[in-house]
Amino acid sequence: MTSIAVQPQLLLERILSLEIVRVTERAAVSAARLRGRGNEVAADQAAVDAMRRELNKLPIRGTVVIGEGERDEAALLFIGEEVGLKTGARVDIAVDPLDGTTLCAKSLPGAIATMAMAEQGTLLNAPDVYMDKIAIGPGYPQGIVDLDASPEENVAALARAKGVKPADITALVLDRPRHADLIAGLRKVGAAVRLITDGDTAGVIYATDPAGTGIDIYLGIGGAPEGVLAAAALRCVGGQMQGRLVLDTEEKRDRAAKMGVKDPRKKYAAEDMVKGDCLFAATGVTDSPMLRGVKFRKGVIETETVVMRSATGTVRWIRAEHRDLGKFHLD
Ligand code: VTB
Repeated sequence: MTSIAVQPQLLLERILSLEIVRVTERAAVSAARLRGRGNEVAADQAAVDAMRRELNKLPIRGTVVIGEGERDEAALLFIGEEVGLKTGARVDIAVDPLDGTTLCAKSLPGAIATMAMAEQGTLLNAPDVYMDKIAIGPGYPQGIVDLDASPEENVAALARAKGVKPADITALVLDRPRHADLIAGLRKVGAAVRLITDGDTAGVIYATDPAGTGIDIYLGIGGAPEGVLAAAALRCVGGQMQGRLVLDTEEKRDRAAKMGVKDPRKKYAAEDMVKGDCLFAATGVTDSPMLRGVKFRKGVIETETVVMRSATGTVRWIRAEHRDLGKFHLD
């Protein structure tokens, strides 16, 4: 018998790291067909359908813990939905089949299809609410930035740790009116602020590679689902992240409580949102600094995907040329 120098339980994880690439590739291609059509709902639906179809081919007993919405509001990939062939490893799944629906509908840079997978019970079951987030890359002392510190304090601490002036720090923030004070604070201390219109999963990932992206820190309020997905990526490449659910109404606090959130003010570290090993994948829908968007050529579809594995910290960039186009179910 041939021996495989990989423990059986890790073998599955190794295989799944390619399988999840197929999942995000399919979602990205389906969404990309609807780039620039001004129809966010249709683009999102196409990505959801494709992702679900592909997820259901995997040899897993998967439970969607981050999905398209709660059971009563999303027909497919709702939180709690079971996916996969119902054999094999029990896993938690977090999906955002199209992060940046508006970007896709307007054919603007930065739309991605993304998912994460982890052992059952290890991903935060976050309700579909906002999350206040802060993230920096690896190599800094633990705790130098904090959600409860002011933007000025965070930038000053980060600059000190990096050995630069606050003016040399660039922060990434979602361009929203709710961030007016945050942006003012960042500019007051001298930091440069790069504003994005959507896509804060990628935004957090950018902050993990300042040398490559020019982004030192991500701050602000975005979606909680995107926060958990970003935490999965950060667990793979290193860095620090904190997130706190924005539960500003009784209804949201109730909803969160039903999903197991005991302390509504809890500050989650990346390790609290993703408690064990995980896999993370993202495929570009439109071009972005991180990933090329889908290209439709005659008889060939090209995709670019990044897939990460926390157990080893391996990050793979997979540029694929697809020639069997039937698998995409495009017409
Ligand atoms: C962010 C962003 C998403 O939602 O999470 C944002 O990353 C937060 O919600 O791409 P608002 O748009 O209400 O600010 C998206 O823009 C869309 O899901």
